[in-house]
Amino acid sequence: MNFSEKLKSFQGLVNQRLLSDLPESGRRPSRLHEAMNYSLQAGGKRIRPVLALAAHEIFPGDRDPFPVALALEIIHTYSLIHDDLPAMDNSDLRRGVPTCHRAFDEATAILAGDALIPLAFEQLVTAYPEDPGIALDLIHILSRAAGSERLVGGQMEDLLAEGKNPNGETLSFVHENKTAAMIEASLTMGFRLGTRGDDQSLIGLMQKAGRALGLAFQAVDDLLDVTSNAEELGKDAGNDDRNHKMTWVVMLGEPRARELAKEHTEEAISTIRQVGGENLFLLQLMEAMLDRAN
Ligand code: GRG
Repeated sequence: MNFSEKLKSFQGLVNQRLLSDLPESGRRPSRLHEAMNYSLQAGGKRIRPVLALAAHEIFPGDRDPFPVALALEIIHTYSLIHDDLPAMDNSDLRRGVPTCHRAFDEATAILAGDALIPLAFEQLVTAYPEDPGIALDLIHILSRAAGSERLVGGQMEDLLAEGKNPNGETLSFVHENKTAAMIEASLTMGFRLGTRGDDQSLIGLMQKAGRALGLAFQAVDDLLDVTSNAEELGKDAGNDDRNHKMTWVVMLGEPRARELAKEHTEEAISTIRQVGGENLFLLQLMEAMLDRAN
């Protein structure tokens, strides 16, 4: 399989498991489960689960990596549903379809996001009954990444920075936490499941690569927001300008933001090379993320 066939295969497997392993829309209360499944199955690139699968295959073991992949995508999807709400980015379009609160209503979207959080942790609690130590480690990594000092904290400072003068220190905090925390968790959790997953120096390298990759991902996201359109992105373009967001593009201009994306990607790649193992797909994925069109 070449790179793009393998990427499609991983994305397809994640989509299948999202359908087969999670509560069906018909479960009571059906409106809530419909809203959860609406956002989960609307599409999306499945970058975080695929990163976890790629990190797992560096030194693969016998453990099923899909519960980790699903847990990451579920937390990510909740964060998108809440980010799109009128009180936050107030977006109409996500993953090429109306946002959850537009397709349902605001209260249902809030509850759908809320219910996705425990659902993510449930995947991890039930997946590795023979190895509770692994489940505990994974829950710890994900709860830290999604918590008040990382994903939610980054979102808080992002909102507080709206309309303020550009400030590199704030911007770094926002990107390291709002975006890079979940990408770092994807690499670390996938790697943790494999045979070298308890090697702390290798885990440290996975964290370092995840941080750099997350910063690159955000720089590309900011560039696409000004250079692309809603049809291509599947979400509103020009959102950052409309919400007076502080971004690297606003602060440093497009050419420097592009250079930053490249520099961070190079750091991520050289760090993964130090880890060794079966890292070819992950390295190719990191390059493809720099050139993505949505
Ligand atoms: C509400 C706690 C809370 C957090 C929201 C996800 C998020 C944090 C904000 C969305 C806006 C944004 C620019 C976030 C940075 C991360 C990012 C680029 C998310 C979009 O991820 P993709 O491109 O989306 O992987 P798909 O739809 O492909 O999964």
